[in-house]
Amino acid sequence: MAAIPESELILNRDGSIYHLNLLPDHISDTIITVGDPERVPLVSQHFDSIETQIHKREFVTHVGYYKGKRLTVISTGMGTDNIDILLNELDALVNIDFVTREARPLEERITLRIIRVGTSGALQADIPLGSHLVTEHAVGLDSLMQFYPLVETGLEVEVGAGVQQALKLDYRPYCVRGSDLLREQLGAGMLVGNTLTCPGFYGPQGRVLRLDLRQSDLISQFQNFRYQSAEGEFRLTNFEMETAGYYALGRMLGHDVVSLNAIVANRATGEFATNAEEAVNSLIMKALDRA
Ligand code: R1P
Ligand code: URA
Repeated sequence: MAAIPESELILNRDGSIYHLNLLPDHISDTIITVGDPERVPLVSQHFDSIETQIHKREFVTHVGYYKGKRLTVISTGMGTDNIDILLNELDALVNIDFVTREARPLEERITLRIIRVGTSGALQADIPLGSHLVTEHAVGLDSLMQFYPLVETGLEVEVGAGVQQALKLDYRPYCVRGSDLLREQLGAGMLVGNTLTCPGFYGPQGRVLRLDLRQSDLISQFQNFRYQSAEGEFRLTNFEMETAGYYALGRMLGHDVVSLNAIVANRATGEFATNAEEAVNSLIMKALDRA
């Protein structure tokens, strides 16, 4: 196996990886990720003890123990471009030898459990504000998968093609089903949904402040999209800005990933949750207790 050049696997002077600023020792098997750097202490405040705190840019990391289990919590900032950095660097930390710069052989590869605890907007009126939703399929409107050879199932390709047709896009969005095992473990009792990942919060999510949209009926196109499969009717339940990137990179790198969403806005009713903080805090507790 060839050594990966210094310009590709970039290490800081202390041997840590370029953006996350972490050493292989900082990584536990289970990682909780959040978008907002200020959400990291909201998670680690429940730890029995915190052994390490590191930050660089929007990537804030606390490593510690929760009820005796070692956990790493990391913030990612917003958008799938950051998830490209997060997943590639987390994988490098466990599956590339930083001394030889070689990827570990297949039989030594480590599978991480990665749990996203994020906020999201509901697309359908029957998804209550403050509820918790676990993502089954993620559909990516972002461009990240234009650059990777993601393999999708027949159903995933058809859903992506259906969304492309409904939104009159000149590219096919990608669609990925997440880890069934992790969804069942982490998402027990939650609503199960299909999450649309958008490359922005305003126009790409149909929000109009001072700029008009190219497609004025974007939100109703999202809401009314349906795909009939052998498993039943597929609809888009919610949207945010990272989940599809997580699910696609997780599949390609061989890590188990689940996205847990606190629903803080409902675009069918036009409301924003008055209990958004409580919804996030209770989602953090579920993630910690089930991690
Ligand atoms: C937008 O407000 C942000 O909130 C959602 C979106 O995906 C986007 O990152 O997630 P987080 O609350 O985890 O950041
Ligand atoms: N995060 C999003 O990306 N969209 C919302 O509507 C709420 C949270």
